[in-house]
Amino acid sequence: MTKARLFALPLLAVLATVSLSGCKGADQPEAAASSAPEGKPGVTVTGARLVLPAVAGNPGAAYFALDNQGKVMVAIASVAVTGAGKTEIHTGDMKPVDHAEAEPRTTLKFEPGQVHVMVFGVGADLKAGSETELTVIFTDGDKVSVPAKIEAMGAAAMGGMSAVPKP
Ligand SMILES: [Cu+2]
Repeated sequence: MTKARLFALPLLAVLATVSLSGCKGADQPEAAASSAPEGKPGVTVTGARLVLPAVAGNPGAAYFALDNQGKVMVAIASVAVTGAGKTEIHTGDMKPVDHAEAEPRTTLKFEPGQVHVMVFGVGADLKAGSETELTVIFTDGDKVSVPAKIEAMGAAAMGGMSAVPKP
């Protein structure tokens, strides 16, 4: 028993080091680079934003609205964020899902507390107030890229500070 405990602690320390350095080394994946034709008929993506984690190394979240005015259902397979690592589509209760569907003539909204994109490996060069690119990749291989505003977590709470009137 005592021996096992002695070994358990250093192992945890090693694991922590590995995951920290993993984040640092996350370079921009070029998978979303546009070689295939961009866009999807009838589909528009608006209001894209990336909310940075409050603590560096934690996952961030991305939100947008996908309007499907096409005649067929579209399904999002994944979402790529330039400057970040992998992403997952989550339900409002943080369960990863395989894909997210938008029926014809509907708008699918990715929102806080609702379906959202969890963004892992957020790179240090993604700074609040600047922009990055968000690419929605559909199950049929089509993709749509849009600029995404980068926001600090709790930007709404801090909004009061920027509302200080200028003399
Ligand atoms: Cu989540």
